[in-house]
Amino acid sequence: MPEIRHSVCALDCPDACGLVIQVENGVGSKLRGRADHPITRGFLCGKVAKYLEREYSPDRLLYPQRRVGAKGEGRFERISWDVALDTVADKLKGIAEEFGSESILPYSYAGTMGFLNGGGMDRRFFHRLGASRLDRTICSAAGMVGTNEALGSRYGTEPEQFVHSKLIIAWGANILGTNVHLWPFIVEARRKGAKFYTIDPVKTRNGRLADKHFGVYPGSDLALALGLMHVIIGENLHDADYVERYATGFEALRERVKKYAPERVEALTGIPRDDIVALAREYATTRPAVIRLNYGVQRSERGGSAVQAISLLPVLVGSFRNAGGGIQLSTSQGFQVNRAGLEMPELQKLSTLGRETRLVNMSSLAEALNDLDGPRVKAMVVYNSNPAAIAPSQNRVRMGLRRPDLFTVVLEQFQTDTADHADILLPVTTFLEHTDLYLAYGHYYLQLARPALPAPGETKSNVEIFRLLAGRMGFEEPCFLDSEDDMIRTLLASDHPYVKGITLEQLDREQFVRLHISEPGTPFLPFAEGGFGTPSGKAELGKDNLEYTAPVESRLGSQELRARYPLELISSKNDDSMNSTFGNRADTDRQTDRLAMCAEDAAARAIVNGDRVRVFNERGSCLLTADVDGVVNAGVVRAPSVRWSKKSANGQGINALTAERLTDLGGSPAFYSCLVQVERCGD
Ligand SMILES: Nc1nc2c(c(=O)[nH]1)N[C@H]1C(S)=C(S)[C@@H](COP(=O)(O)OP(=O)(O)OC[C@H]3O[C@@H](n4cnc5c(=O)[nH]c(N)nc54)[C@H](O)[C@@H]3O)O[C@H]1N2
Ligand SMILES: Nc1nc2c(c(=O)[nH]1)N[C@H]1C(S)=C(S)[C@@H](COP(=O)(O)OP(=O)(O)OC[C@H]3O[C@@H](n4cnc5c(=O)[nH]c(N)nc54)[C@H](O)[C@@H]3O)O[C@H]1N2
Ligand code: SF4
Ligand SMILES: [Mo]
Repeated sequence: MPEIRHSVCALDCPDACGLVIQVENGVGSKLRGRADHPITRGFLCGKVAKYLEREYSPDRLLYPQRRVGAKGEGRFERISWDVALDTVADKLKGIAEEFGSESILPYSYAGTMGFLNGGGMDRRFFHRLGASRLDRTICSAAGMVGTNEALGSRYGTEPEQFVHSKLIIAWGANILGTNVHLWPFIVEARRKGAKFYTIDPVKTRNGRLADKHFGVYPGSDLALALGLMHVIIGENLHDADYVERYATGFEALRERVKKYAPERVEALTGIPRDDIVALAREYATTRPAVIRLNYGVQRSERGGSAVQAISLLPVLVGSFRNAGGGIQLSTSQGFQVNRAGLEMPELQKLSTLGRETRLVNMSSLAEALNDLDGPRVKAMVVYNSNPAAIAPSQNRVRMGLRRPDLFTVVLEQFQTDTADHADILLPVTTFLEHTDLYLAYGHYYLQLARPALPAPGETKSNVEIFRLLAGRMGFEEPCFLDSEDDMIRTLLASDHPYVKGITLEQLDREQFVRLHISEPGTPFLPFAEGGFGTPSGKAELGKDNLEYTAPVESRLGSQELRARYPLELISSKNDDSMNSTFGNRADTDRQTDRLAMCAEDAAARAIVNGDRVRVFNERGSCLLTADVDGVVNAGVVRAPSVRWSKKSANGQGINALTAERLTDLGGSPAFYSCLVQVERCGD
């Protein structure tokens, strides 16, 4: 008889689905979405519906290995765990002694969103060691800082509330591709008469299904937001009562937006002035109206301030008052667990340095590996991430990874581009094989998963590997012996009302538990009566950084650069991938081997649909297949990302083109401010 077990999808996705897995004789035979999970609602995205293919792939890494070829070549030999762990511990000890412990750099992101395997025992380990700390900015830092500047808190509108909306704006949000479990709520709202608009330089499937699509110039959203405010304030359509009670800086904003008349904003954004006026009026007068802002907007040079301005729109029109209003960028701040107890930053005091260690920005990995001194990075431990594919300025990242004097450890499930650069490669479990606790960034359910399947070969979880390494290093503090359950209990030991009272026993019984954000059955309206997290407790309308200048790498930016590289490249998410996680799949690889361009730009280069093209700038070049399909306007090209670099003909992935320049706020990569040229490949 097949047995039914429960799990949680750990991928870096807002939806954090509850899973049901059918297991026969220890082997998973079917994976489905939980029907009783209020957001998952019984279905999965395409990429995870076939996750068992990954689970049982013959390409899974099953044993510890040591590199025998050149760095990047990918030749390894099997070794035992004892040899692997001793080698890593000896090398780290030696490097710390000779160059200082800060010459060791952990590098991780969200390969798993589990608290324990994402940032638990590893954090304790590196704190105790006195390693450099990693500033984890690669994805969302610009948007987080932008939201904080505006509102001081980041409690996004619950997905369940979208059914009450009358106007839903997907702003830089590819909902059907990257957040598909929000879609049924939007469908229901539309059935009840709501309008659905998209603001995106790319006409994704959402754009094609929208009532209106606004094909904005890349990186110009701040100008658009200020233009909408110009109309809203100019026509007195703002909620004066809400603004008066719960915001500061209105007069400064009123002055500022005078400069953003629709004619000027049309020139800056490419959106016709009449559309700007109509959108502003409709947004201000339709109640409730909600904005689904996703992270696409903030991956540009002015992306942080753009998010800041967009977050102020619901303040201006008072839409935080009602269920189905407001804005959702992320819900993750609701998960007010005891992270400090999990990560134990105080362990840094026990390291040989005895102080807080330096912070290295993960988005500047190219610089960290090649240029950083005091001390130079001599060892890197990579887990939950594939920087050789996903970090900007890939050719410089790769140059760093190939330094003969750099000792690199990689914890991986598959032989990624980064794994190819490891000195020691350690095989890890998948989320179906280990215990973890999960937050979400697109809903408010805290979830627990126990192992549903046995760990294959000699794979171990990140938690176990760092626990073992701590032992090898001689770290004797009892926290290094904590079990997974100990760590979960620590996380739940929070006095915050959203979490207080939720227990491990309850999670074991129920698997998903709604945070205590509001009375059961009532909507969570954190800002209905102000209550913002800024020092003043009010939303900040008057900040001076809300002034638009075009990104250097954009059509209105450096004309000198644009003369050589006239096209704006957007390397946004592929619908059927998870960043580079499924880069080993042949179908995913085909999908990410594409470059969308418009007929006019293609014709000017004698390119027809299906031609092989070379996309290039001074940082690198990438070979792709042209899709002349009308999803982008003139001047924009789009590559669904992120492909494994080693799968492309010249070994360079899309991030060979992206810049090291950081966003205006938060220090994230400006992935989508990227000028390129495209040419047809010779026959
Ligand atoms: N299928 C799939 N799902 C995923 C992922 C994946 O790789 N594939 N990745 C996961 C991760 S890590 C994240 S962070 C989330 C991100 O989810 P999203 O933020 O939705 O993903 P992006 O593709 O970065 O950007 C969303 C949209 O923003 C648009 N965009 C780009 N530049 C601009 C701009 O300047 N202005 C405006 N208005 N729009 C712009 C893009 O064209 C894209 O359609 O998705 C998660 N889910
Ligand atoms: N050009 C361009 N570049 C981008 C983006 C883009 O849109 N365009 N998106 C950016 C964004 S938003 C993000 S978040 C980053 C994502 O960058 P990464 O966080 O590096 O994400 P992935 O490429 O999904 O790689 C995660 C890796 O973790 C591994 N993994 C999964 N579970 C575990 C585990 O339990 N333990 C260990 N040790 N490993 C595990 C997977 O096998 C996978 O290889 O990429 C960024 N890079
Ligand atoms: S990737 Fe997202 S949509 Fe797909 S199963 Fe995981 S959480 Fe759900
Ligand atoms: Mo991300």
